[in-house]
Amino acid sequence: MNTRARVTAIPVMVAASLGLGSIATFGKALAHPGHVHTAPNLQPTGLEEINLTIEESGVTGMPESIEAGRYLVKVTGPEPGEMGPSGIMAIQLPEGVTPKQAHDDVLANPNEIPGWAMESHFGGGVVLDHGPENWAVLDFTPGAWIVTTLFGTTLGVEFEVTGELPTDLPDPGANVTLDLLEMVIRVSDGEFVAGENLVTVHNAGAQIHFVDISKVPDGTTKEQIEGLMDSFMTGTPPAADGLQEADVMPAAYIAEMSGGVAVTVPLMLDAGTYFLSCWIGDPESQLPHAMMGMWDLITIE
Ligand SMILES: [Cu+2]
Repeated sequence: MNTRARVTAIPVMVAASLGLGSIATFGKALAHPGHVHTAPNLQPTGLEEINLTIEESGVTGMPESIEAGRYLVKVTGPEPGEMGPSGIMAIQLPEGVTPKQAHDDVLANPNEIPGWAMESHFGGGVVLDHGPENWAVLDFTPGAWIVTTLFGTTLGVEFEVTGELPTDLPDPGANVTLDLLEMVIRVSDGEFVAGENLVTVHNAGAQIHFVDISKVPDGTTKEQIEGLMDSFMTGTPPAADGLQEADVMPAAYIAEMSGGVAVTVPLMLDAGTYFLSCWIGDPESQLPHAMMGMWDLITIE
C-alpha cells in the first residue's frame, strides 16, 4: 500500500510502520542491482499446486473454490522493478468488508494503513524478489479469502476454502525454522546455509508480523545495529565509523502473516551476516516492532 515509501529504506520503514510495514523493504535492493539470485530449487513434492499470474489488473489463475489444506503456490509476474518486488498475498478480510472496499481504501490513502488491515487474517504470500517466478507453501483454512498483489494494490480475487484443515499436513522439509512473536525473531530449529535454503516461518505471536532479511557487512555487531536504529529514532546520523544505512542491503522479504500462520519459502543467501527484522507498527505504542526488539543478527558460514 505504501508504494512511495517502498523506494526508500529503513528510516522510511520507521514512518511506514504506522502503516502495515512491509512496504519500505525493497527500495535499496534496487540501488544495488547486483543483488540478484536465481530461483532456488528446493520445491517440495506431493503438494497440490495453485498457479497464479500477476497481471496489471490483478492476480489471475485462482480457482473459485479449493479444499482446506497446504498448497504449493507458484507465481509468475513482473521482475522486481522500480517500486520493489511484485508478489501476492492471501488475506481473509474482516466480516462485512468487500474486496472492492478494501481496494478502494488502499487507492484512496496509498500511504496509510487501511482500516481493515489489522482486523484481517494474513495467510502469507509469495514475493518475486529475485526474478519473474517464485513459490511458497501456504496453508488455507476454511472460509472466504482473497488473493491480491502485495500491499493490496489490485482488486482482490475472491475464493472459498471448504472442508477442514487436515491435521496431518505434509512436512515441506525446511532446513531452518524462524519463529516470530512479540517482539522476537529467532531461529528455533535448524540453521541457514550458504546457498539455497528452505525456510519455514511460523508466527507464534498474536500480532501480524513480516520478515525483512537484509545483508549487512560481515561481522556487524548488535551494538552497531542498535546505533543505527538509535539514529533513526533521534534523527542524528550514526557515527562515521558506525553502521550506515547504506550498509544495509535488502535480500528478501517474507510477507505479512497473522498469528498462528506458518509459511515455507525458498531463500537463496550468500555467506555473510544478515539483519532480520519486522517493521509492523505496534497498535499501542505505534513503534515499529524492530524498535521494540523484534530483530536478530545471524551469520551464515
Ligand atoms: Cu512484527
